[in-house]
Amino acid sequence: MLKNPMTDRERRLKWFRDARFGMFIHWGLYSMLGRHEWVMNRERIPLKEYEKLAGKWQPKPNCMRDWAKLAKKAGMRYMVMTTKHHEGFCLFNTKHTDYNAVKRSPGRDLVAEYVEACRAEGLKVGFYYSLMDWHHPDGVKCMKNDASWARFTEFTHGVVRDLCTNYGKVDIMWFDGGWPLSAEGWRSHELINMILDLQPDCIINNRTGLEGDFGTPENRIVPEKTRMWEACMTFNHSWGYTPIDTNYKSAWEVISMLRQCAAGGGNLLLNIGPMPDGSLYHPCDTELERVGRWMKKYGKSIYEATDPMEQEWMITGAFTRKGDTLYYHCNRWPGKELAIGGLRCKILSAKIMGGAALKFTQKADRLVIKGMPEKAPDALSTPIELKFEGEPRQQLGPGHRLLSEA
Ligand code: FHN
Repeated sequence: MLKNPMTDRERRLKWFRDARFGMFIHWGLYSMLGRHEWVMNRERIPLKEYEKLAGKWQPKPNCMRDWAKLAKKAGMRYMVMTTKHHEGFCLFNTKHTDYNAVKRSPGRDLVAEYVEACRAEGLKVGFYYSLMDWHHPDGVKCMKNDASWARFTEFTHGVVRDLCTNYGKVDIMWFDGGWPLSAEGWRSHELINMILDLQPDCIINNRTGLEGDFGTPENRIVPEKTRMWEACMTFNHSWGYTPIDTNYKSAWEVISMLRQCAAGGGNLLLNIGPMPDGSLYHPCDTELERVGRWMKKYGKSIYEATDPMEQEWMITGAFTRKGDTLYYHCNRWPGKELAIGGLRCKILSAKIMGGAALKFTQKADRLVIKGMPEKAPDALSTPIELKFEGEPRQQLGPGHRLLSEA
């Protein structure tokens, strides 16, 4: 009898909704080549040549502790790490394949080390698992051959069972790479039932071909109105370590993305692709430290302010909302005065978060906040806390006045 995961989805999602911010880690044999995690596929590297990497990967000890410490410092509350990416190399021990980090290099269970590092920092534990597998002999034949399909789905379910059995509490199963089978082909209902039998509090994303517990927009922030969602984003433009890809996001951009996710009621999963030896690198570490300092001061306006709100684009910033309170995240500081048009509610008070009350005038739908510092208190973004009478909303439209007011 297939369980209906819907029955206790909100119970399982509670911590995730409150978490808001997580660290994604893409790390594998591909990290040694430094040209994206798809390098084996994009450069058509022969399997026998690629497999040699599994004989020489030597990550330094305790590198995951550095990741977890940085994640905690940045205000992240969970991590998701690749346990097996499309290359097929398992970062953990499993009886279903010797192509793994214990039987080959580095002769260590990297997933066990990762789990220990997460827990040492009080972070929730997420496992990324790619269904698609470029190494398994049945990884493609399963499309056309029943015996191959049976072997490959048994392999898949067996390896996921190992992940959900051997590492204590697993908080997220983050599936990916659904090619070349459908949900039916992967036997995804059975897979999810097995996971929930072994890990009754676990949440599962939407990439098994089934709806899952949450949506996963990738490298774009697209709020979903009817269910939980998490936007996963690269720091540059690759998921795996790719030093030739040097266009990294800044702390300013990360905070802007966090504000967008909070305003839409979702999460941000920001990726780092560590170096082959597990080292982190600039500017990921320094930018995340800057984000963390900001989150320490203003995190309430991100973690807690996720009430939906009708709002319009402004060049000086954007809102998050918690009940009758708006946080205007001013990330382009206009100077001593800030004008906001279109607010359809009576303002009661204004202040820079953590600061003194600010004077203001409100005539019709034009609010002007006065007496602000000439320079931004925080150049990354300065949230201005505005309290209103009733439920605040913003409506501007393209005309200078709404038709109803013309
Ligand atoms: O092909 C993968 C890619 O390498 C990366 O893992 C991303 C992360 O969400 N998922 C797939 C592309 O959608």
